[in-house]
Amino acid sequence: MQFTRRSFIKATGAGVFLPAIIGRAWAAEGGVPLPIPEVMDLGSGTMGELTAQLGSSQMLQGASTETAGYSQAYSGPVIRVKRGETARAKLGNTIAEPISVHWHGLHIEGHQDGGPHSPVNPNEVIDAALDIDQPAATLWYHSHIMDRTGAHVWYGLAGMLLVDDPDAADNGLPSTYGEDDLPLVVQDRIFGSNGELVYEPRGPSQMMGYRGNEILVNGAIRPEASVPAGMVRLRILNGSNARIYHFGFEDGRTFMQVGADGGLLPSPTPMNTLTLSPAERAEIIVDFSDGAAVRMLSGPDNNSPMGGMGGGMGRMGGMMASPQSDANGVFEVMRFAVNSSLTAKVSTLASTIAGAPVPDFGAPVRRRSFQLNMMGGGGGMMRMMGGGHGMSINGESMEMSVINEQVALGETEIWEITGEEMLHPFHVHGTSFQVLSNGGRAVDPAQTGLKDVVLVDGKAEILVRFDRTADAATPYMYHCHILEHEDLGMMGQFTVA
Ligand SMILES: [Cu+2]
Repeated sequence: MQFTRRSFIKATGAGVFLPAIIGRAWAAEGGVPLPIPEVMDLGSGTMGELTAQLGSSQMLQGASTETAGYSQAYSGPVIRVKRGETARAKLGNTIAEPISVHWHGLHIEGHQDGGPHSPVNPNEVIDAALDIDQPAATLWYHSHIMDRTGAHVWYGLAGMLLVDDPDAADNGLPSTYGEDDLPLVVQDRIFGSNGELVYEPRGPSQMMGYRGNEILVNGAIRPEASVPAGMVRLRILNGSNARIYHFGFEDGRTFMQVGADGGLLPSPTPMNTLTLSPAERAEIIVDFSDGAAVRMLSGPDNNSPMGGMGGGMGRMGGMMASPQSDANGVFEVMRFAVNSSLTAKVSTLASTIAGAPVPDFGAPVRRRSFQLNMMGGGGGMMRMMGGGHGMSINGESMEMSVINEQVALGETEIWEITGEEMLHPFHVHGTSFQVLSNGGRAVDPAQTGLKDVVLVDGKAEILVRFDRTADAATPYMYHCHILEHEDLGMMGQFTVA
């Protein structure tokens, strides 16, 4: 397949280049205070209410932006649930199309999971009951409707979900919400000439995954957090459709990773760059005791198919919308300012983390293979260009009526996932897993922790077991979390019984 640059632009229209350029016209200024989402605590039998709605958000100066959210204009509350309880919420929808609430990372049964088979139709209200039994963790929730997940999340149907474990040992980590324990939902977006969100994936921007040129944290463009002069816990969710971040601080400071997708790590891991692909989470501890203001930055996302497309530009990556950056592609995510009137509650970090989960997967009894295909069977690329489901797993594009795999309850397996062309963040519903190897290298589970997304670098092996059931009416999903890939069919369904 050969493209000239001319035919490429013609074929993709405004979907790739123009919105990025128009977005620049806003020259959106960062530095507004970091929004701290309200907490919806579903502990102790509290009935929550989560209604998908359209709204108007002030993201840009001088323009309002039509957005979507759960019980708010954009995004949703931070939901807290407790281990050992059943969390309950009424799920509503005032939007003119079906949405869902998928509880990403919760170990709950298929009928509770909120996937494509569990829509909330317009003007419908359904009761959600979630049986919570897993380690404390930073999770999230988002709409997960067949063909529409990318658009729904882009416009705002996503929020953070925290599992608390009242029986876990005191971990000593900062835990005062909104003060030294901050949720950070990081998303990239494109704004059009009237301030509207632009989501037009097609052609290469669909194949590579749709990226934006403005960085939002909790719905605000490059905001500033006010933090105490001590240890601060950042719960970071990459809520972007496709962008991979390489987070760090402008002074190169070391920080400690203390949590991954599925819970806390056994001991803090020092680092100065944290890579998070779409849907991955990490909890990090940053020491602000020196009182210095500092910016959080990210390195460039070069995840794109290699090869001759785009002529002189070499890689297709040059075609992606990207934030204003320095010569190395490094761009600002947000800023931190130390406020001496805030009390620093935690000033030291233990060398081991009490209460961290101790996984026990047992010995695997079988191996299962998943081949992520950028092309489906039978002229996939052409089908994709025509708007069909051009991507697939094991040669099969996602079909709502097809159960692709049947998994036995409580049996440990090794899943071998092979990707092509790009790195693919592979997500599995209903459980957490351990990564055994990735890119041909063994992985230390003590450093990566419990996961529900693995960024597949060529080939990855994961150790996985399901302790909840999913029937054929409401099966679990496995899929690429580049949402355009998911919507193009890089997804499959499985039962657990
Ligand atoms: Cu993918």
